Amino acid sequence: MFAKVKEIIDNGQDFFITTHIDPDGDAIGSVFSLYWVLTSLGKSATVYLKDQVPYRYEFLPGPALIRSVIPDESYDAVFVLDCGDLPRIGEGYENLKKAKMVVSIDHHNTNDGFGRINVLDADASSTGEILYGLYEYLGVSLSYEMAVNIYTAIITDTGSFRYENTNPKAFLICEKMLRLGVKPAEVSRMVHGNHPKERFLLLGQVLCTLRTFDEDKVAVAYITEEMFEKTHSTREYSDGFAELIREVRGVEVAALMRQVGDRRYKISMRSKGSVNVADICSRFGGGGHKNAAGCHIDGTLAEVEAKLLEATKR
Ligand SMILES: [Mn+2]
Repeated sequence: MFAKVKEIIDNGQDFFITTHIDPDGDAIGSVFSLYWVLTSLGKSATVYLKDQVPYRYEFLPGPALIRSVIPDESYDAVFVLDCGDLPRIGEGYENLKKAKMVVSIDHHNTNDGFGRINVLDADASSTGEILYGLYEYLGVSLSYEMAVNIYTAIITDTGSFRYENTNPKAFLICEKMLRLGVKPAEVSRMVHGNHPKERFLLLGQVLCTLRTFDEDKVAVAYITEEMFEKTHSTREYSDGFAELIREVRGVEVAALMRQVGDRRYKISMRSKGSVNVADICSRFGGGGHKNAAGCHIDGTLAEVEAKLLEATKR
């Protein structure tokens, strides 16, 4: 697959790079690193993100211009990174179906193979890890800009090497990125130690809703639109709350239910060990990884919770 991607890059000039909505560190780091790699090869690269770069990742070096509207131009190839299906790019994704070549590079095991070329590796810790292999294959000499993006992609998707997807490659690549000048404490301070106060006020409200079921094996908490308003918070301030709830002793499955409409909730599920939350979420039309997945469920809070607990119990 790398050979095919190399051929596409060698024979093309104008490329388009994008990822999923609500981008995380792997999404942003992957997109930005590929941007630097393509430009270092003398190619032109247009970066499109439906959503703004979250505040945690604003320190990452990226293109001067990030498009938030899909330009009406044609590209030699469209790279879709860290994204399991086209609709996850966000509204307007239909325009990309017209592209003559779509290259999907991803590690979600629920990836539906939407690309013309699919570079998929569900065993990779992150899309950043797969891309590092590609850059090595392309023979690119990595700059600091590329390194800090790859490093951030890997540490955010592995929870700083704490999650089950952590593998020897993740460590090996990060060691190399350190030798290219990446400072772990600096990255960690920006990603994990630079939150607006409002995030903690919101967290306080959310933690008050925490309940456990099935002898503490299942933990559930919720966020309402009212909590966001009361604490002057936006959606990105709640990033990481589901992971936090998973830290409760004995918990195997954690679910955070975030209100996104009058009778609609976005569910973020996290698990420890063998429980596959991607399976649970796919019952509701969502997907993700074994230990981290998401979906939407319609209903009142009580109805949504009941559906979720029922599916989890099963
Ligand atoms: Mn990822």
